[in-house]
Amino acid sequence: MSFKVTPMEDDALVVIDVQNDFCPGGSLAVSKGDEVVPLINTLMGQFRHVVLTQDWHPAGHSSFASTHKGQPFTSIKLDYGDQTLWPDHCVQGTKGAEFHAGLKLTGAELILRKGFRKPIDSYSAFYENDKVTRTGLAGYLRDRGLKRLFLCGLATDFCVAWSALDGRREGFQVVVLEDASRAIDLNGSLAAARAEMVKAGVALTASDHIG
Ligand code: VGL
Ligand code: ZN
Repeated sequence: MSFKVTPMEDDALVVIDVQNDFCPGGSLAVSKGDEVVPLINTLMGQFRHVVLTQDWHPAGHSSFASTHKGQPFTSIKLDYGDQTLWPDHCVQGTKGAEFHAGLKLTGAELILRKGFRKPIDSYSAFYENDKVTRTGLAGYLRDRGLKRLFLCGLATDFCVAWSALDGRREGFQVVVLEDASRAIDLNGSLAAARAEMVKAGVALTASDHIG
């Protein structure tokens, strides 16, 4: 996109998981994760509608390596398929689960929590990792007449990408603002996620195209 996009009434900014545990010093720190905060604050001022997601796991969650006495960043099979094991992160009610303190939340219209069921992870803002259980976000956005979604946040190759792909699956136009996102990049996951997003019709662009 070489032209400027001015956010309209049916556009929404969807900010994914900008929480302490995904920022430097957190238990699942994404490299330079905190760098997205000023960019996202600017974006939040440019959009008429802002939705935030919050990764929100109970202690002993099935995505935690500690639950299975396994190694973080390895993969196991759960009922619904392969699941990467993570360090304990974004545990409900903890400091790590809070949004980054610099994030200006005032204008947000919805904060959607996900990953709160112990037996099932939820990367996507739309579906849990079984790809069947809905979070309710698609219905909310459709009810409000929101049609085009601009995604940013943490992490590009997991929760942002899975949300972007499911957003397409649900019939939304989807744009990912890459400079306002940061990746975990586990075994080439960033390149794979970018290729999948492009194939699914997700536009990858930068936040300076909004204005
Ligand atoms: C995320 C791994 C585990 C993310 C959440 O927000 O991308 N990644 N939980
Ligand atoms: Zn998580």
